[in-house]
Amino acid sequence: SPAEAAETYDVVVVGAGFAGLYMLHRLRGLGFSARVYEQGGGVGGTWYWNRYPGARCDVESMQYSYSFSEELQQEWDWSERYAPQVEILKYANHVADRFDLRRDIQFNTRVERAVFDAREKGWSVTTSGGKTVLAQFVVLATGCLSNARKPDIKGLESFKGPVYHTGNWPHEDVDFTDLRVGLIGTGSSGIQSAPIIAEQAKHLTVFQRTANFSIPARNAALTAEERDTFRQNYPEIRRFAREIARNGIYAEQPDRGALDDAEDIRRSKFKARWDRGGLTFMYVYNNLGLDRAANDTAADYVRGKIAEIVKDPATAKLLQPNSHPIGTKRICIDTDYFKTFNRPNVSLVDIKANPIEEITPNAVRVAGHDHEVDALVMATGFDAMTGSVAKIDIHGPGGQTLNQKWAEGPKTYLGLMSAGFPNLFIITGPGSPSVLSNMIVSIEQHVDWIADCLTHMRERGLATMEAGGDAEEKWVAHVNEVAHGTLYPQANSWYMGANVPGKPRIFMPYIGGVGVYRRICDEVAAKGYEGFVMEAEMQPRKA
Ligand code: NA7
Repeated sequence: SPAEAAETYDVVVVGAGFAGLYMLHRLRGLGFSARVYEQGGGVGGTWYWNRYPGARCDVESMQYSYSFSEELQQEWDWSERYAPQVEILKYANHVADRFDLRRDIQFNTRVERAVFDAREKGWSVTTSGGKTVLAQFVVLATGCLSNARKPDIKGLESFKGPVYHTGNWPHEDVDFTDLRVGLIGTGSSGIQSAPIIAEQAKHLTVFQRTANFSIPARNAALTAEERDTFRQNYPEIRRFAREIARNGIYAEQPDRGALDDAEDIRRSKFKARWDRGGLTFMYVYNNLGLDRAANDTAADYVRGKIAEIVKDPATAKLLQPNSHPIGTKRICIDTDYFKTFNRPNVSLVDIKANPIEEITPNAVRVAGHDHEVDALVMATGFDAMTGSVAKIDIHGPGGQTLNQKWAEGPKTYLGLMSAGFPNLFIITGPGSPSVLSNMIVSIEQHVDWIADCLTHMRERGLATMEAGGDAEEKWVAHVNEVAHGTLYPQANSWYMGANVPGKPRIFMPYIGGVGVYRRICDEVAAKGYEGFVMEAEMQPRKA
């Protein structure tokens, strides 16, 4: 039969970003045969596609890096506190070369379909080239912010100039000199790119639906001394990030709530964090994500800063976020974002009060007024966490597709597997800390857990593994309950699926913290993969 003639692997990995690269490395080390399919022309995943001006990680480079190889972490020199996209991509390429990973990666190839073959107890995987291979296991390393979303705005296709999406930026240089540029979207990507586009363009018009909280990055070159201090302390830094920190980032942990301090002390603490810059602004107190009154103190501080920086009072007012508690939409880290609105060639248009009516061949029409532009930049985000999984047509043994099962929201056990889909793992899937954490810390934890699990199965001659329905129901309820104990569900965020019209509103990531989550996963494994159902080869395979 054709199935018998197909190429066979122990594992097919979908995606060659940071998750897929490390997964391949671990599988090889354990002697599993693996094939990685990657839709891009190179490694790096999100860092391969997000080449927009100003693209940079908001986790510090010394921490947004692999820890699995001591030589790698001692030898790689990060040049800045926050690595720019080019450097992160260079690092991903370095890792691919250093560990000789490319020979098992097939680029420019999408996985289109995966059908569980009950007879083979494995997956029949079809790629965009039309080829089908067999694999006992499939690992989806498809990323959480990888499926760029261009909203359906009336008239967009009639626009005469170029339309770019930050999440799918051209590989050639884009030059905005002498152009009037329209930027739609003020999430992290819009906030990072606006200051740089403004320096180049004749005019930049920013179309803002929701004003966002942003903290200065205070990016700077890293000195050799700073790098050395990190490197000497890596064992403790990495341990802390994995086991203690909620978000997988080594930093001082707050021991008190915002309302436990008098106002002047609170302000001086906020000021110290603002001056230092970065994500740790949100960790000055331990209850900013939990208590609205506490949260308001931090939000007010940032709104005050915006009013100080932005000279035109009407613009400042529009830039001050007031629709959601600070941090409940991913907080942004910027370089000169608010200051950019003091430039004479930058204007801000409120599209909350008056949404975009339509895009004409040369303008964006809002409230009957045509804002003329020569080029458009869509910084409109992603179909986050589930978007890239949903693009693959996955059929379980019962005939149900994963999209059918997830129609009312993703359901997983530990974010790792979904009941009804045996031998299919997801890295940083919905139901795991994922996007609420330093992604590399979460990726390494998932990859190591999966690698141990596959070893366990091989040693015992087990053919299939599947999330149990009860364990999954309980986990989904737990993820939901923990989220609803916080302020996070109050925002229309992509964590909630709220940015995609029609997407079910479910808080997708697990907010219990990476340390807690790791312990749960380890305990499940120690108890013989409690909650999962593993089966031995029941009958000898028929020829
Ligand atoms: P985000 O954070 O999802 O931001 C998208 C922005 O685009 C946000 O301001 C949206 O407004 C806006 N948007 C989306 N759709 C529309 C439509 N139809 N009309 C007007 N404005 C729209 O994506 P990013 O790429 O910036 O960042 C994603 C993550 O990558 C980031 O959190 C970091 O973790 C890295 P809204 O807020 O929905 O009103």
